[in-house]
Amino acid sequence: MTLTPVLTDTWDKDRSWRLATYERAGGYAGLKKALKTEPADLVQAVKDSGLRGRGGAGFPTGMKWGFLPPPDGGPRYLVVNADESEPGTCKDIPLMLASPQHLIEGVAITSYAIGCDHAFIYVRGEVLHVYRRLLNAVEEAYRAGYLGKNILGSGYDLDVTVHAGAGAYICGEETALLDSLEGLRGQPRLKPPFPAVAGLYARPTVVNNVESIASVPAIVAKGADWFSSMGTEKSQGHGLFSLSGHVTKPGQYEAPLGITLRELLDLAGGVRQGHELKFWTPGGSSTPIFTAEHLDVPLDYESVGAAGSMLGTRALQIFDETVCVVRAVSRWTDFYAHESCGKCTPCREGTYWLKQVLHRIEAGEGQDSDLDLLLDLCDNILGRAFCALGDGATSPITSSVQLFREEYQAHIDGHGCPFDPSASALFA
Ligand code: L3W
Repeated sequence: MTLTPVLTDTWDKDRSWRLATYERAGGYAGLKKALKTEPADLVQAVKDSGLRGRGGAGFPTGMKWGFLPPPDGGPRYLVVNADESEPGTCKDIPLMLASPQHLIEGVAITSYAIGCDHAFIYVRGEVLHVYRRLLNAVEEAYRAGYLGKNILGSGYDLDVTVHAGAGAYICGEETALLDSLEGLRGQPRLKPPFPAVAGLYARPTVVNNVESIASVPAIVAKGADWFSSMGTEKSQGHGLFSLSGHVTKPGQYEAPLGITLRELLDLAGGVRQGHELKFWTPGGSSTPIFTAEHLDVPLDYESVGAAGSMLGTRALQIFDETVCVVRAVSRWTDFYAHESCGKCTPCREGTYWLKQVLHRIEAGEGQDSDLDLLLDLCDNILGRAFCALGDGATSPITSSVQLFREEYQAHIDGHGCPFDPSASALFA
């Protein structure tokens, strides 16, 4: 399978982030076409394209837009979820840095399609450089007449606000993001109502991931059939696959959904020389881990699901045989325990206890009953937490105990970690 550079088409160009670079590559053809199209036809085109949410859940994008209630004269909003922070997930930040106009054109088309005149881009607080790049890019788009009043003489008005969060993983959960945007502490809301019905300021709101919105201009410019001709029957189009860890050429690989890790590794120079694949994540740290046995699983929503994991954000973290799986899982669990927002007991208390048990196993103080204790804790979090954060915390633990139980047991029996942490060069 070959790469399909669309979002990444200008990343290697000089000053790729400038509007002029984007326009030279054909940028804003989608918006020009969209403004001459009926909004309902744009929603239908995105439905027909088969585009599914690229933030992890894979929910059909056009269907989500279609859930908005009929206009009632009041405001409706588009909110772009740019709060990327899942361990391993690293596609939206490079996209916004290298080619922010893809996103801004997508925001303009989507806003026009759903009848919104004020859109927000909620960007992670820690990435100030991305926030500044977006501010500059939005300003460039205003100056060129792609945003603001009477866009390209169409009579359509749109304002875009770039908002920096304060840096919390939970604010990537769409309703916590909306609370944060409203100035409240970011904690998830009960769903339903979904944001499409009652979102920002209790008004109908579409919340979409950066990559989803950035994919819209090419769909409009080239047609739904062009997009849906790539990928698999139910996972259509292309997407960014982020390879990190023990891989010769880490980075972003834009390819049709359904490509396999084996094919991606061929493009990326393989696992680092002299080493072999031990385990990997198909979609970030919240998805059950895979091993070399899964090298040929097509990376589409259905096939990854059938193999026992989730496509998630296509964050492919590659770990070779030098990595202690207990150590990797323990680091991820530290993250979830730290980022749990504290709203619900299973996640707040559960992630804390998962961390304690993993730390004691790592420190050589584990007990024979600890593996069952870990699984029992996971069982009491999964499906009982208020949002996906708790469920996500359990995925690497249950899957790694299943696949590498003997490695956990070796820590308990040997009273410590049998690995040399300096050999992996990943965990200092
Ligand atoms: C209207 C209905 N809207 C569903 C909408 C809903 C949302 C979207 C998906 O989790 C996953 C999670 C992480 N009427 C609707 C409706 N919607 N039914 O569809 O909703 P949902 O609940 O399936 O998923 P979610 O809560 O959005 C996201 C996984 O992604 N993940 C996490 C990545 C984290 C980041 C980050 O860095 N911030 O990307 C990775 O795999 O575990 O399963 O919009 O409103 N009837």
